[in-house]
Amino acid sequence: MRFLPKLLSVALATGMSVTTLSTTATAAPASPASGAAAPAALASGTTTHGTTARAALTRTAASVTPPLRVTSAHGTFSAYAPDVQAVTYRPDLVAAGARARVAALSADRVGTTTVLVISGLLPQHEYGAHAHVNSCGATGDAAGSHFQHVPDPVKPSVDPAYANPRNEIWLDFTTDRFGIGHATSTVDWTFGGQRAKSVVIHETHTHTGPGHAGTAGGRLACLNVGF
Ligand SMILES: [Cu+2]
Repeated sequence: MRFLPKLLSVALATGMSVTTLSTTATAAPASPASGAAAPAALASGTTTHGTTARAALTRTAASVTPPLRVTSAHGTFSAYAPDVQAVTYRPDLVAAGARARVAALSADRVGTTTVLVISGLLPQHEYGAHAHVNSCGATGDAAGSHFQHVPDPVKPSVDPAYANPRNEIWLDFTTDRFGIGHATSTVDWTFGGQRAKSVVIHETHTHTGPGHAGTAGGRLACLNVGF
């Protein structure tokens, strides 16, 4: 089971959208929780009350507690139109009507955890996914390159020293027999002045070798995410 901080599942359970939590919230990573709970909470619109989450978040507050930033986005994939949140470029692989949710929790000096939950895809199929620098556009290329914490001076970046899941946000997944997929990324940095703006779904899992690190085939679909 993949690592998922308890703080994130608690925050997601409140159903909060773009929110910056109070400065009393702890930044200490909680003990790893079962990854099974969060996707269920994401999908079901749980009724957990916000004050419960806030109490949990402040329970272990230490003397230095940087604020938590929680971001979430969701969309139903469709053909491109100027104000569409989720675009499919390959309806044969990401059907119109498929849905995706992304949530990210970050705290200075702790890092950023991002969760992707997606449904309506091909069953038992491998997809790649990453955070990209630009918003979604009329073509897959519009989303630009992968967001990199430490930018590779060489473009396009295919050097594993830069194109790796510690310097980028990778959200590869394999769907289950119902066409549902989920992925979690945890990195030890937070966004500064520049932020990622989308998550792009790709044709294959992400390659890691020199010369093609970070590549994952064609761009199938894109969800705008206000990281
Ligand atoms: Cu990508």
